[in-house]
Formats: sequence, structure tokens, C-alpha cells
Amino acid sequence: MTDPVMIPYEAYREYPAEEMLSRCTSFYEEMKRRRTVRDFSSRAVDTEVIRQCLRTAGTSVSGANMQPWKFVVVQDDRIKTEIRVAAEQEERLFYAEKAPKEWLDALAPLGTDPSKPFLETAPFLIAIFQERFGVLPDGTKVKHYYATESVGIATGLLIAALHHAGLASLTHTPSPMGFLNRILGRPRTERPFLLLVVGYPAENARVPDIGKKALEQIATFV
Ligand code: IYR
Repeated sequence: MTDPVMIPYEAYREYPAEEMLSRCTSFYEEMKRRRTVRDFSSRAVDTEVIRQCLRTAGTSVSGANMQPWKFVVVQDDRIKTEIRVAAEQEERLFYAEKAPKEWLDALAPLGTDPSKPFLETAPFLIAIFQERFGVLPDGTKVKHYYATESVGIATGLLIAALHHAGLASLTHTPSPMGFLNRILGRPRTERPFLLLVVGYPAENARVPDIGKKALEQIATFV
């Protein structure tokens, strides 16, 4: 066991109480404008913006700081097409055979179907993988604690960072997603977590008329 190395938390910033409230209000105002988009423009996005948003994702909290995430950024048109073909194959099965009626009913307000043109239209697909375990420099394996929770939180930060930058995203989860390992050449030790579609919304993009629960419905103060 190694002793922890502790340093002063110099990066911390406290704000006056009023500023605290205005900061969290403006952050909420910004975040509530975020919508999941399915109509993407093919307009190019600066790769440096994606890199910077991924740095934000990499600041995420994680179990024992194991950082069990891997982001594979896809820009290549041929790879996007391969992903679309494989995803639509799974989606056709999902909608026609696998999904129980209850699930299809739950999806009805979103207007989704097996056709996934955005997988080719959007400038970036970010395939997010969860590492089942870590490997130390000497080759020994280390367990990843709370890996799914950790990758989920990092993905949330990524979605927020992309939105903050003025980009739209879609969390796409074709199931199963094993084809991502094959197409992207990732080892079996990495489990596909989700596929994030990123770009500008199409000019005529429309989103479902759905809302979020009120604070009273999601939080209880005791
Ligand atoms: N993966 C399918 C179905 C789907 C499932 C959920 I849960 C959603 O929130 C949206 C869609 C699809 O992408 O169409």
C-alpha cells in the first residue's frame, strides 16, 4: 500500500452567496435548453472543440479514480457507414421482434424508428466504452469500481460540455452494441457504453414536445 500524497486544494473557488444563486440559476437556464436531437446537419465541427469537451469528460469523478472510460471519435465516412449499417440491423430486429409492446409504447412520444441516417450525417460519432479492468504499467490487472456509474457521469459531463459549446448530441444505444468493438477494433476488455452522435442540429430540426419533471417530483427534502 502506498501512502496518499495530499496537496492543498488551491483550485477551489468560493462565491458570495448571491453570486452562488445567480450562477446556479444561469447554469440551469442554459442546461434546460439542451435537447436530444435526431436531425443533424452535416456541417463540419472543429475537432479541437470535441477534444476540449472530451477533456471536460475526463475531469469526471470515478470509482477509486480509475477513470474507466475510453472515447473513440469517429469522423471517417466509411466507418460511419459501417456503424450505421450494423446499428440499423440491430434496430430493425429491436423494433420488429425484440422490443416488448410496453417499451415501444414508452418510445412512441419520441417518434423513433429503425432508420438512423444521423449516423452518417453528423460530423462526429463518439463511441464510449467502459473498461472492464485497468492494467498497471507492470501488466497486472486492477479492478474498476463503480465502472458503469463512472462512465455514466463522465458521459453526462461530456453532454453538458458539448451543449455548452453550442453543439447538439444524441445518446444512441443500439442493443446489443458489440459491433462497435468489431468495427472500431476495440478489445473485448472494453464494453460499449453508448454511441454519442454530435454536430449542429439541421436547420429544420424538430424535437418531440416532451418536458422534464418538476423539482417537486424529483426531489424530497427531509
Ligand atoms: N435504441 C433504439 C430504441 C430507443 C430506446 C430508448 I430507452 C430511447 O430513449 C430511444 C430509442 C433507438 O435508438 O431507436
